[in-house]
Amino acid sequence: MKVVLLPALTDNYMYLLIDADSGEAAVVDPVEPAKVVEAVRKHGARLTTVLTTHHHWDHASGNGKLLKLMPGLEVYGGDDRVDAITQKVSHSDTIQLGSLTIRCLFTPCHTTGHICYYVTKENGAEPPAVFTGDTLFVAGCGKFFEGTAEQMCRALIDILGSLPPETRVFCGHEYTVSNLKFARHVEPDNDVIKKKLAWAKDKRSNGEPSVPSTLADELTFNPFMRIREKSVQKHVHQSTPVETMGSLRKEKDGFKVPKE
Ligand code: GBP
Ligand code: ZN
Repeated sequence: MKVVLLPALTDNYMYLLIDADSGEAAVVDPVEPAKVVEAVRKHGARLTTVLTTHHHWDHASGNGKLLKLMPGLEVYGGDDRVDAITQKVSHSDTIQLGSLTIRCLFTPCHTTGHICYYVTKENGAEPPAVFTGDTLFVAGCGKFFEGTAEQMCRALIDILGSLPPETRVFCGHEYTVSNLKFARHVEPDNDVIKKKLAWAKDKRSNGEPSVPSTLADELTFNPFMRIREKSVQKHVHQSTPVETMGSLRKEKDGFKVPKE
């Protein structure tokens, strides 16, 4: 499988997912359709599928325009509010894209209809990928606009956390540097966070993306995936994962990111 990162708006990512065997392709959150059409042409792919993570305008508002440019596309999503949706999906539904299997993971919290898309190659011949929208970011997670700490625990720990550790994480926004500054505030003694922050600053200053990471890596520096760690629980004065998740989210919502 080939994943082409397409930066959009100020800090969003769209992704073109291409099955190398068949040339069939899907696009994740095509908010800037013209850029998608150009990338499809450049890579000689055959676009058949739109995967929408959630209904927010900075992810879904390009669906209708793209459908006009490329009629016949199937538009998947988990929420009736998704622009131009043609197929509503539920947890564990699968979509076939040539030799790739896409499994829908229902992860409500940021919005009530949020879906992550987990992609595997037949026979496990390549490491899997997961498109996490605004549920999981590199070193962070989405705001709880329409959900609870319990739901984000289910999403990050029970659902995404049980995928293979080598799974590559492709998220909806480039927030890595600011997320890692919050992570460092939570765990000042965690050297992995400091190293990842230096790496991410360097990448960004060269105009390069900090995406993808892997689930194994997230478990080492993402405070929202580390809510079972004593160090993280201690920082927010909590003793359970759910309470720790709720307190961390509240603290980050009011966190002033240092300039440096
Ligand atoms: C930053 O730039 O680093 N902290 C952000 C500020 C996702 S976009 C912007 C922000 O709040 N981003 C949202 C988020 O979940 N951030 C996680 C975090 O700050 O830790 N959005 O554009 C947001 O979902 C939106 C669109 C929101 C429509 C509501 C509606 Br309705
Ligand atoms: Zn959003």
